[in-house]
Amino acid sequence: MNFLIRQALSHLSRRAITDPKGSYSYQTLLNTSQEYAQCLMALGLKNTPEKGMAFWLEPDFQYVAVQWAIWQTRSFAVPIAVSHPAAEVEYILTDSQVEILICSSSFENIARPLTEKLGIKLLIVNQLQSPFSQKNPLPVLHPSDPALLIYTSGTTNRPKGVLTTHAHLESQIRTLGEAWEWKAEDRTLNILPLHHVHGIVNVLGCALFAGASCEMLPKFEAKTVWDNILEERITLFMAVPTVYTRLIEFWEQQSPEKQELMSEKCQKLRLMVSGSAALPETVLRRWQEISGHILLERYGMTETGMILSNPLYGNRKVGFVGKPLPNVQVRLVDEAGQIIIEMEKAGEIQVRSPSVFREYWRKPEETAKSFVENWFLTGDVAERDADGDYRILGRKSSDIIKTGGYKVSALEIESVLLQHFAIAECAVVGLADEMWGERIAVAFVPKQEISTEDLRNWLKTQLAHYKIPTIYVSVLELPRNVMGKVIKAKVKELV
Ligand code: MLC
Ligand code: AMP
Repeated sequence: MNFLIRQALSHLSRRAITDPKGSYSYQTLLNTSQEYAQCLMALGLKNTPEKGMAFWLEPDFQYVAVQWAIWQTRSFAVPIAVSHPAAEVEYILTDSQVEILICSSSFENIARPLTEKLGIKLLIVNQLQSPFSQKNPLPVLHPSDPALLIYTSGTTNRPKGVLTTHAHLESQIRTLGEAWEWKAEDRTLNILPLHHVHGIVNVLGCALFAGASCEMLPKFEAKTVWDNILEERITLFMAVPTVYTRLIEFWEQQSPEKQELMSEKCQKLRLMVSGSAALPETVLRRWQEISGHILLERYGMTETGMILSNPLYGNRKVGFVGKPLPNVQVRLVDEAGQIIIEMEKAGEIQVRSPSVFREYWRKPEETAKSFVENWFLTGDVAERDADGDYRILGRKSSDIIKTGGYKVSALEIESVLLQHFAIAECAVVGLADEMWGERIAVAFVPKQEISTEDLRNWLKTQLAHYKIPTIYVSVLELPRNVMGKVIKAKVKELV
């Protein structure tokens, strides 16, 4: 049995999820997911744990019920972002080799022709309740069965599927449960997209494992988050730095009386966490002035779950992401492959823990290259101070951009741009930005005249919205070194 489902059995009457349509207990979640699993099984699935099912649903109760249903058929779940255009969905459906896509009726128009083209079975979630009289015994799950396939960008051109097992997920969630003392009385709010670990594991997974309740918003809106805080509906909150910047902006637009009330209510939360991207000191300080909270900054990755965290109690150092979480081993390794024992010397973060993923889906070479023995190479560079606290210094590759908490590959955007008839050459870079952390910019050599607007609109049909460059500079040639390689530092100056 999946570990979340096992835990849910001890919290049956508690509220698990609230969404815009209503509130749902753990009992309702279990019943609905079992019913969906029965429907899926009745379709004659061969239960092999090495097959996935994709699901494309709004972030609400149905999302969770379908995720749990997929697990109960012993398949792994492949979440698709609400915001993805057809081209991104097609890539994921093809790469993951799923045979079934479950979607809500709002995505049917795009999903129908796509699944027909790919020969994939399409199921609309509200039709999963159809009356199948025969009930099959649900298959027995093993902790080593794959649970989730999450697509994330890297140093390769297209995103890679990160495959984690139920045991990995349980370990990731237990680690956070212990470090941040999740309890059944907690109430949280999910405003994050549910195709990445921050939302799936840290918010939803942790809440459900603890028997706590999670309110799910269709999308992030500063006002709704503040309303939740004002109405004392939540005890803890997790988000990316850009979200805190937006919450600050909203607070600043209110009257002094309202601001005072908002601040007073915010202080009542027991924990506020920031992660997925570097938290600027200005944001941390301003949030402290507004809310009284020193944001707990933590660091993690899709492949590993959370790695480093500031303490729940005690000193949270500005600019640091704290120490290794329970059951996580971390070491810093220099360019020569030597383990760094000195303080304040920079090296790559390498991680070993029961939370670390199994493989990049169907990419044995990429998987092998990411490990030295059983240490996972994060590609992030950090240093450690005398207390053993880590400070993230950046990434080894300048081709990885973090925008609003999303990891984006410059190489992927370049390869898509090169498919456009008007682009001869291009180079994509990330520029430091107060709101987004980094903004995506492109310098390109045109083959023929093209407006930025046309280019942007075309890109939006190809790539997720957060991968679309916001700065476009047309140049006669790209700066290259003697070997002909584009010098990205010079491109940054150009744009
Ligand atoms: C939205 N836009 C972005 C963007 N998000 N552009 C760049 N980067 C982003 N992240 C674009 C929109 O397409 C739109 O463009 C314009 O910005 C304004 O959109 P918006 O509606 O105001 O933005 P919003 O929907 O509110 O999104 C902002 C956000 C979102 C911060 C809520 O980006 C978000 O949810 N980020 C979190 C991502 C996340 O969960 N990462 C975790 C990965 S796991 P236009 O052209 O239409 O005007 C991980 C591991 C770990 O990293 O450690 O956690
Ligand atoms: P993802 O592949 O989307 O899971 O993104 C993981 C990456 O996000 C890490 O490799 C880091 O580069 C970055 N990241 C996560 N948390 C932090 C943080 N607190 N500070 C800086 N970078 C972070």
